[in-house]
Amino acid sequence: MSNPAVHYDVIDGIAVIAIDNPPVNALGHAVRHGLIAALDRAEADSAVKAIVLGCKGRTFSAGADITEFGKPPRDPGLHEVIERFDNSTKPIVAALFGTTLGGGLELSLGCHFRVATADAKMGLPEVKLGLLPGAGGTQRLPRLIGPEKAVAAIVSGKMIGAKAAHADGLIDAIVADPIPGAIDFAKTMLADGRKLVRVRDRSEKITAAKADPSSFDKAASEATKRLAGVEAPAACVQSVRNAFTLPFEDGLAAERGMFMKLVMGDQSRAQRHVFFAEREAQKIPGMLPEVKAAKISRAVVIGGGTMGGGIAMNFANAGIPVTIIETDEQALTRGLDRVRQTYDVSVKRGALPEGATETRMALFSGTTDWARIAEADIVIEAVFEDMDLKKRIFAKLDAHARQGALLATNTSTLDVDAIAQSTKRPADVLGMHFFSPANVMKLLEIVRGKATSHQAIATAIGIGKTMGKVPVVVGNCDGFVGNRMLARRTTECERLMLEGALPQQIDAVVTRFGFPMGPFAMGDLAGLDVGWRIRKHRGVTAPISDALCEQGRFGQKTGRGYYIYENGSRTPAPDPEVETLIVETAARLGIMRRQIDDDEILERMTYPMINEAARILEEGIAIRPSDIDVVWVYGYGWPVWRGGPCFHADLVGLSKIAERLDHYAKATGDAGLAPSALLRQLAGESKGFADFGKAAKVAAE
Ligand code: 3H9
Repeated sequence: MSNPAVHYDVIDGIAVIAIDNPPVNALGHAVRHGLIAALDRAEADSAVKAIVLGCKGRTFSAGADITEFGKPPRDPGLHEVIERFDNSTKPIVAALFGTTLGGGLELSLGCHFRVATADAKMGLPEVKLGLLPGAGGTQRLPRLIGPEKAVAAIVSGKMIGAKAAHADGLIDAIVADPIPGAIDFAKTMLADGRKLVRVRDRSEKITAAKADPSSFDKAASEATKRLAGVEAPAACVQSVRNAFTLPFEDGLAAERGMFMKLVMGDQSRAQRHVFFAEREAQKIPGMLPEVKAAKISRAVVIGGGTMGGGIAMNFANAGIPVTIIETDEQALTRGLDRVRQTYDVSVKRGALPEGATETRMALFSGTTDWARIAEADIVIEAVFEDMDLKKRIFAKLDAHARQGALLATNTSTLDVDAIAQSTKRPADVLGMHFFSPANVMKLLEIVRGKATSHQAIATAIGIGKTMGKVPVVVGNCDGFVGNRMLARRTTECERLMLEGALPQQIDAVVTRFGFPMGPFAMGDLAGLDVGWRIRKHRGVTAPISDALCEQGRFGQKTGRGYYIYENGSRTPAPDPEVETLIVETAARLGIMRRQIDDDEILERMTYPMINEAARILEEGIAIRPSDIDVVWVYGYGWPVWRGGPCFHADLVGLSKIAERLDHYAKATGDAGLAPSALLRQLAGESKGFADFGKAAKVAAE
């Protein structure tokens, strides 16, 4: 038998089966085939008394091979492999390490014992791919850790550390070295005459839930709150419930049925698309494999305001010492105090352990001395949006920074090339556009200028990943990718109000679509004065929004904006005064307001942005359509189960979108709404953004 994906060995009467399928030992067809063959061999060898299942490389299996989903199934299926392991008469010990996820954990649950290294983590994250664990996880995990804990773990998809897993009964022992530890465990077990235990036969933890499901119901409703519109979590709950209401085989069959339905559905397709899109976004065409991210041992952030402080926290959170440079001591103290308070709140909420404020703050220093820039491997400028100021700062960075240090600006609007030109090293300059709050939001737009080197981009991607961000490389233009598309939506918001809709109606349509917040509630939260200032600077007007700002209605912080917030409430309440203002403004401008239906609102909240996405691709500002999807999912709350604007557009069909855009361009007289050349071309050829992405990939290779 030769199967390079699964190795077989016998050590002291213990068969060692080891999966070898880098990088994450996904359970693809060759692995499944190899596992059955290896098991056959171990069972047929009378000298083998027990079996150890392990993995080569950096981790135990991270689950089913996601690239196989949506393709015709190939036997043996994972459930069949697991059933074979479960039914083995020779005890099998799984040796876990790294991240044991999804089908990988399910395979280990089909073994009779599990040992893990102390730093191992395990979980069933299928829900993040719009799925439920489909290889017995929803039936076996509750039998080991109880249905209440199982439903929380499966609906959240969160990983469990080895220590907690041991305490909960998910693993049987913690070992120093996975395979040798598992062999020792097997030997001891044989010596003690211990019988193998099948997880399917364990009933202690499910009998209580069967008698009284109230604590399960509570755990399930806690786990699923705020998950409206998403299919997978409800299926997870149903399936875990089956674990204590149905016989094992029936529960397994029901789980399989739900898995098949979800895996064929649009939501899971969308979530799988985002999973791969996020990883694809880090691949830069033309970048040579030898270009590696430079090591960042020390960072400097210029500006200790809300944004600068948040950015600096990302470094400290990753264990990297960071210095904030401010113009005066007072601003410095204010900035550092704000950071400290943010950590304190996280500790109070239990998001960070006790004492975390002090350990993180120990990584911070503050100074007004610009010479300290010389210490840094990376400098991020985060002062307010003023080109002259930024140019002056970059000239100073050029004077003080060591050669090769990465110089980044956090601008969200200004020309990165112009900023880079104020240095003698534009190859080392790029934009790192963080989203507010910078210590929380996952998206990081990396803006490459004309002269930015591959080395600088690789380092920015590397440090972004170290910070736990999702980096996307974009080109230099007004608003880059995210804000440039958002501007289209903002224009439609103003128009829709004038034409007949109200903020609450528009917000309701957008949240029903799946965004966590509508554009008006979002505007009130961020502060309406920000956009007002930008409009004034650019000489553009938005009659209703401008009028609100003129009345000092800046949003939540002033208790009034598009909505009213009474007595410090953070819940937006419709305000009759705003409605009056809208109606009067429309009348003054001679606009006849009309009833606007929700379908039209949704089209206008999404199609103009999709059109802008096509322009962004035409201009090469985004490398591929899926990068735009990543920007919107991680930076703007586009529902992940709708895959991002380009993925969604393909589902709707580009010809329909082009036709509606033509209609709106005519109806509003805004030629900017007419389909872009690329959108028209793809629609005319009955193609989608995915086809454009594939062609771009082939061209890059
Ligand atoms: C499942 O198991 C279903 C079952 O319940 C039922 C079945 C019947 N398959 O993330 P990285 C690739 S569903 C295929 O950059 P890291 C990934 O695309 C599965 N490929 O590394 C990337 O490729 P490339 C449940 C996979 O160290 C490369 O591996 N499991 C898979 O930052 C490296 O990945 C999950 O949802 C896969 N399962 O993180 C776990 N996983 O280099 C998904 C990874 O070409 N995986 N790849 O871009 C993860 O969460 C992370 O990859 C992991 C490693 C934490 C494991």
